[in-house]
Amino acid sequence: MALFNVITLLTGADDLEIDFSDERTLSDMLSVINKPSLELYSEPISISNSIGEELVSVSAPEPKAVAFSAAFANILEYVGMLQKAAGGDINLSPESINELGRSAIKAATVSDDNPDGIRDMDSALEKVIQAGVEPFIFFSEGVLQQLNTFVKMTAANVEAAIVNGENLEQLLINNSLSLQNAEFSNFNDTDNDGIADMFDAFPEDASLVCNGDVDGDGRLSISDALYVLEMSGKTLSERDLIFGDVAPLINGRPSPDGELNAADALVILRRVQRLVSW
Ligand SMILES: [Ca+2]
Ligand SMILES: [Ca+2]
Ligand SMILES: [Ca+2]
Repeated sequence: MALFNVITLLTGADDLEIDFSDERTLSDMLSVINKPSLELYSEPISISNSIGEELVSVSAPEPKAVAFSAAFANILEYVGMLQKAAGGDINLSPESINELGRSAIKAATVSDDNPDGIRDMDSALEKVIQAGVEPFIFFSEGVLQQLNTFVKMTAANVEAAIVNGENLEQLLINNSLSLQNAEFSNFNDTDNDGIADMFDAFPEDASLVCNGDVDGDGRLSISDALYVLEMSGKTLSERDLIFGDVAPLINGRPSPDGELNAADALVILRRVQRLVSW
């Protein structure tokens, strides 16, 4: 397990060594990264290891850390919106939140392969956004750029507000509202089948979606392909076909044949691996 040179994230100092293979340390870090930015700003923070040693104790984290946390909150909120637009729940599962938290910690801390950590706020945030939208492989580049711009602006505004002693609470509330109202946060669903056009291979036909997300969690993953394999030869639900019948591909697009079999599983796998897209 890697040893990271930390902890620019909270203190600005990078000469502390923290072992992320220590479960207590990791869980303390995850709870910090998930703290609402305002609490992070106003409450003391402590990070320990499994044998009870306190590694970091901060009463007021540096402004960059709070700014990063506010930007991370934006990313979590947006990934929830994406998941909902793709047919899943707006609330992320604890596993998804932890996974993103880990990516955020990794992006924000200094290590051999990440020499700048949070000192390079923009690229740290880009890494977290990349990790967040990864399961939504049909995510459009244009929207990704707008999200990047929005989240970087959040970080810059929050950092400036702290440095200038402005009202952080109001800023954070307004920020969340403008994310929800931003043009790139509107997901059209032309055929009104609950799956936004961006995630719908047949955006004008409510009887077909063909995005491969058979388990309906709004994310495309290997478990969708495994589900299709398990179902082959069994009694299918209408939903299985609407979402899972992606093969054969004709001219690179799903051309559903009314059957769910290994060919569909393979196409889903290839899409997960980004070998095909439509
Ligand atoms: Ca739709
Ligand atoms: Ca899925
Ligand atoms: Ca098929």
